[in-house]
Amino acid sequence: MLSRVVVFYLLLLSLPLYAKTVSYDLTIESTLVNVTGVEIQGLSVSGQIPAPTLRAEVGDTLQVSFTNLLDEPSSIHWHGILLPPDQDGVPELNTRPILPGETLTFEFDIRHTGTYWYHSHTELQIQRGVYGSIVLSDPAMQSPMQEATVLFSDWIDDDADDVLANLKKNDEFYAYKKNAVQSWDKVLANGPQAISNRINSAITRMGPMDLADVAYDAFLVNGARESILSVDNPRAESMKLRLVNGSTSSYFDVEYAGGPMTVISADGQNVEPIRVQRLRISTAETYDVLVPLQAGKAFELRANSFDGSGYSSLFVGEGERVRAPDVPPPNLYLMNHMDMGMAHDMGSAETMSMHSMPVETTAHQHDSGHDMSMMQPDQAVIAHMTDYRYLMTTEDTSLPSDRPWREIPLTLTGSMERYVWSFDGRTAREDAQIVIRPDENVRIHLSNDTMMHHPLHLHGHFFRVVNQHGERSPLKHTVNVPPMGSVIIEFDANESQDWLFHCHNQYHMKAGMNRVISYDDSSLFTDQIDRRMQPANRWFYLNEFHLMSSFGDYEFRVADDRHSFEMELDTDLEHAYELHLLYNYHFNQFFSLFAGFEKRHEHNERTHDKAIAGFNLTLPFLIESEWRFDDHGDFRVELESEIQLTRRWAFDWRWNTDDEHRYGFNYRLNNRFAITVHTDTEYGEGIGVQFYY
Ligand SMILES: [Cu+2]
Repeated sequence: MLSRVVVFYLLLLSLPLYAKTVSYDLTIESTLVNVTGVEIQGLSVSGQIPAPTLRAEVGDTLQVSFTNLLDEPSSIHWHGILLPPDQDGVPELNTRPILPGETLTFEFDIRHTGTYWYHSHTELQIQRGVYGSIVLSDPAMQSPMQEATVLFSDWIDDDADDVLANLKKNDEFYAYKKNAVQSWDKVLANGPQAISNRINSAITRMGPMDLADVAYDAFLVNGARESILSVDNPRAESMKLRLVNGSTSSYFDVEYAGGPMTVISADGQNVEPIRVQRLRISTAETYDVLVPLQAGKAFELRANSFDGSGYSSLFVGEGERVRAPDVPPPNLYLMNHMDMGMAHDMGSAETMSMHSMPVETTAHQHDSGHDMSMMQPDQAVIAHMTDYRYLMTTEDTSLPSDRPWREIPLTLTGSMERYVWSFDGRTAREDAQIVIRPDENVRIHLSNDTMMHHPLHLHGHFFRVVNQHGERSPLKHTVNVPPMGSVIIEFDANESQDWLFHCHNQYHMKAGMNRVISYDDSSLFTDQIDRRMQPANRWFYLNEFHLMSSFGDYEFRVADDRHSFEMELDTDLEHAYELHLLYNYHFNQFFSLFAGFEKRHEHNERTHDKAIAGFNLTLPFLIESEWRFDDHGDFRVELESEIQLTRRWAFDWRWNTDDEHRYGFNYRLNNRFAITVHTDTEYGEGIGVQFYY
């Protein structure tokens, strides 16, 4: 007992030798940025995109002041760092927002090492540039090896709020822009496998898949499409790169021209070294890798957006440029959503073909220990690492066995269709909280019921991603859950108050894929905080016009996560018209109930007013059906669908049990305008334009 007290005091005495306060004074400000040839108002930290890299050592107190020079509120979150809940930076939930003109100072002790990042947690400010790297190191484990932070991000000239509004208006808005609209001509050209994939998805009412929601104008590394990293020591044989995916919604497949990379850390936590030719980094993850160097050569580190829409390049070293290989864009026609989930459970074709597992190493890796011998030249190389099965920690990460377990099943839900993303079919607005207790082991069973990848992030904790390595399953703060796949994570409930758990695709987060994890004994979360946390842009609208030589059709819709109000006016441009006013309640992307009013004025001057009600149901082959009753006792079923023939040509049809129909062709000029030829039972043939905004 005595000796323990003595050791404790010795520790206390020794702390001031190392512990110091590291201070930074930064501003959040508006900065002109020119990425694509157009000057855009970006957001920067102290004039820089990415923000300055912050460094501190274990035992230090990190003190960072942010002055908000914007005319809107902002915030800073410390992604992946363990800290007190009131320093986590989620506005309203943990920390007060930084109002225009105000200064807010964060102060917390550094408890662990690793590569992390910081970013705004307000609206979609990440997309505009508020992100930077953080390096936490251990003074006792200094390495002579040169290192650098490499921050990947994505850029679009469109205002980020408009990006979300466009995604809400039309699920193919950005697919068209980046030429990823799936059409039947290409299905047929890709042969039997593509045809069977397309038919199988259509039967299960899944639309054509895509990997990314947004068509970016550029991908950046350290703030530019192409950057150079100089090497201090021309004779150095290797270098450590701290890779951060600070994008808004992009996944990168990273490849190095100088040979395989050796992964030594994931999300700031040490792992047994593994050699990887191509490394997938999900949004908001970090990896530390060692890369070989060669005098006189500048090797390219290329980060390909995994949807094949572009890349950024970092050249490491000076001299003859050696390019990383071009990666063909993924063929979405030969990929199906069932395979993607299976790939996660059983091994994707690329990694399966490796057959060999990483060799067990006894050399435990420390910040001081890595050198060329760590790079294990005879170790098997993983051709393409797309999931976490190879990650193995250097230490036992299992949770205390003598404590209660809390099992939480959580399904990832939503679709591109209405662009609503949620957990268990409910957005954060509808179901805000998951309650846990201190000192229990929390296990979350994540299963993805959607066609997209979701990078889920838990604030203020590391969780285990349970894999084949059992007690040496890796610790992470962000985990990708692939389409139709599942992942189990578990963590020690050893914090207090409230922490956000959300999809780090910022558009998915804004669209509802968000929860607060609260410790029941210390939570400060209230309904009032819940309301203040809700995004300001709750309602999204659509105006759509068909202006034809023989008729006109105007539709207006305003919708939130669950409800929509619609008005549709059809007219022969003389005196016949039909007006619908409808309210819809959406249970999910396939089923909604509606009620409303119809007014019909026909050529024979007769007018009908009807109250109408019914439901909409998506049928196999993505046929939309409307089952409608009216107060005259009439019943009607209407079916409609659109068939994408080529990138630009589509055929659409509509038919109902009153034997009215409309069908025709659309030729898309851009993502908002089409030329259209249609015939309609009521109004006859016509040619014209179709557009929305
Ligand atoms: Cu997501």
